[in-house]
Amino acid sequence: MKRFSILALAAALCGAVPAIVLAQASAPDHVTIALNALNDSGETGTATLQQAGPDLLVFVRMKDTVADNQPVHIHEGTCAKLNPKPQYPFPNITARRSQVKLRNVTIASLLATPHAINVHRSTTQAGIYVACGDIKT
Ligand SMILES: [Cu+2]
Repeated sequence: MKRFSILALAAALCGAVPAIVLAQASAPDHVTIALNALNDSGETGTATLQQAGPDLLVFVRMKDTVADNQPVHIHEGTCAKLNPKPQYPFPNITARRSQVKLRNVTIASLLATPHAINVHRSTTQAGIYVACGDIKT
């Protein structure tokens, strides 16, 4: 009886493990998303997410920034329905760029539920969103 249980457990694990590996393998190692203008800002850009082992490298490049030193973050939710609390802050955009290494964050985890990268007008006008892109493949 005990031996049967162990065999059954082993069989169940063998079935489960490949499914988990497959789910991780299917996540891309990089994603580029468009950051679209919001609130008539005319400000657009791109964000590239690159998996680097357990960490995530994020590069943000903007065109036609309407102010310097703009806050930018990953938020939960979509651009259409954003959780206003930042989940992962980046350094502010300066000279139209920001980049960051997020430790122990995977692209798979960001794709598993809705996430978006959101650019705010300035540190004093953070409530005004100027560009946003949903993180998806
Ligand atoms: Cu934000």
